[in-house]
Amino acid sequence: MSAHQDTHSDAGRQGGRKMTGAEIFVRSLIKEKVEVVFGYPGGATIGVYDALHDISDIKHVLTRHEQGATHAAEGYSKATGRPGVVLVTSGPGATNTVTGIADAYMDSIPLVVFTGQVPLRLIGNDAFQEADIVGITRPVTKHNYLVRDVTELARTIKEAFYIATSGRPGPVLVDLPKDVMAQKAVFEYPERVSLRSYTPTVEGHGKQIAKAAELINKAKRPVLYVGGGTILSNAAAELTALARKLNCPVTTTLHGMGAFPETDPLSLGMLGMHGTWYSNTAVNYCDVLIAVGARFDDRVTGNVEKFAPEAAIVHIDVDPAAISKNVAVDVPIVGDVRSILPELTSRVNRLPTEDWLATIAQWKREHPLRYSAGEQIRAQYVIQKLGELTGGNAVVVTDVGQHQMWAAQFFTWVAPRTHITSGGLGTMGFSLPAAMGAAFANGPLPVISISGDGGFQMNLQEMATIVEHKLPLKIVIINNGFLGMVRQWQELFWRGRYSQVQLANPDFVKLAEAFGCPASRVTRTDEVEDAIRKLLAHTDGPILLECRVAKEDNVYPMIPAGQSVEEMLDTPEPGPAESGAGKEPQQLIVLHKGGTPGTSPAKQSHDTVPSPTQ
Ligand SMILES: Cc1ncc(C[n+]2csc(CCOP(=O)(O)OP(=O)(O)O)c2C)c(N)n1
Ligand SMILES: [Mg+2]
Repeated sequence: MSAHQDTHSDAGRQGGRKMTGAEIFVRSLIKEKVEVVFGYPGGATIGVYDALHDISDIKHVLTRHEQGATHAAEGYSKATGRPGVVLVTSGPGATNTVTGIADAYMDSIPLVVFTGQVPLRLIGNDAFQEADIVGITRPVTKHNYLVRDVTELARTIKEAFYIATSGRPGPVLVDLPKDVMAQKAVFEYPERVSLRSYTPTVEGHGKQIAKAAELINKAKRPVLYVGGGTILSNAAAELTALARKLNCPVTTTLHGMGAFPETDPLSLGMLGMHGTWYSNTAVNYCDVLIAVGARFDDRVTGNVEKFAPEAAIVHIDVDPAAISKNVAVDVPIVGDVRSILPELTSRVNRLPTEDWLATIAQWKREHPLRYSAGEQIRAQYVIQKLGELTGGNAVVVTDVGQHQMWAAQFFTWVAPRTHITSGGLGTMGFSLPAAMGAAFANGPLPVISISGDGGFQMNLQEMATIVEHKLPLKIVIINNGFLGMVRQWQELFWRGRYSQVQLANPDFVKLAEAFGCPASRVTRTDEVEDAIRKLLAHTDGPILLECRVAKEDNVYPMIPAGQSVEEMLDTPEPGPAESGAGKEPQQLIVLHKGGTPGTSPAKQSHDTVPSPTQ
């Protein structure tokens, strides 16, 4: 009988039959309704893998590297809202997960990572494939455990899932010594968890909500600053209701994209280092800043002394440690965003923001997101076309670098959980495995992985996993021949001395084909649209498109690190000043995602206006 077949019987009904730690592990995952585990076996977990062998309810995905497994679990979690689960062996298997765990920690992604460990009596002996993974991951996990006795196993797993998914979510690691997994005990899965030292706040304090409402009701130039916590708490609809009731402009962080539809005239797009000119300017002049599930990251604030200098700040966050951590706030509300927003919305009035919105509309007209396009492909154009041709209805998973920022800027984000990226840690190599994990979620939307030529090469082994499972992934490589983001910094701030940023790349098309994935390449702007249409139409397994883009293009606007809106570099005028544009005839393309505030909601429009240099 498979372990699953008698999951419904609890310990009592089984008459106290004892089972091994490995079986208890499998039963516990079934109790947690885990559907997919990303992992890689080895000596220390061979017994656990044996117990998994007959289980049909849990799909185990054999990735080609443990880093791939952790990023896949992150992608799966971000796409579904469920915890991602990883199972790896001891020593190198465990250490290979560290980057993914740290990534999940920085971006508050609920993961439960199970690592094999050498038998208890060998711990500390430099045994074969021993690594102190509990020690190594202590600073990058929300909590971690070494299971010392099989009788503690089920309770530990229950706690691990609870801690990973409650409060501010994050990764939890459970280290499983080989002998403990072979010991026997009666399986009893606890119904509830009670941890004296861990009781996350859900409901916001009524008095704080009232204070926040009072402050907001006096605002003339409010801005909603919306972070990833809004999406993690599934509060996009509640946030949108608040913004529309207030008639308040909304800017989102990299992880907040999709919490508010960018087709709405109230949308300001992204703020921060590569945010829109008008979002950063609006934050600079706002009188009340309402931060929702955001953490005032340095890529958002720049110089904290000069961030939102005129604003009283309301901060809603589930994590009390995030309050006034980087920027002092006036009214904190600790609790779950989704539970707080409706109450706040019921207490606020529609604000007299017409003048403020008219000013912002003017800024939008004067400083739009823009680039010029000629024969040479601009990455911005590829992204914009992906947005247009999908109508924003896709899960887009980006890597780290220039293409990541262009994706944030030029794709039109309309729905939560459609934008997946590595924000806090900024992990190159994230996109391909994370997109793979998102594809295993089997959602209704197509999944598109966008990588740079550098990042793609950091986890490209997962092409084998993707092909094996015939995942209908659309893989786009933005190939600029450079570690583009580092090159941009060297160009702008290090006198153009390019040090170790030029890439000698493989033939990406042949490489994909070697894995069994159809692939093609575009080198001219007029080839892009057709190629994307083909990419989107291909649903029978994965497909890859390499886009050879302008090599020395830069991401604008840009607030240099640690500086303020006063030092913001807007997009240069087209022509020789704009790197990447070359000398060929150019068209200036201006992106107005949601029309402009104060006008009736326009659908996404892309004006093409002749460039002054034509
Ligand atoms: C694992 C890792 N190593 C190094 C970096 C530093 N880094 C940030 S962006 C970048 C360049 C990325 O190049 P590519 O993937 O080609 O993307 P592009 O910027 O060209 O779009 C580098 C090296 C990083 N973020 N992650
Ligand atoms: Mg590159």
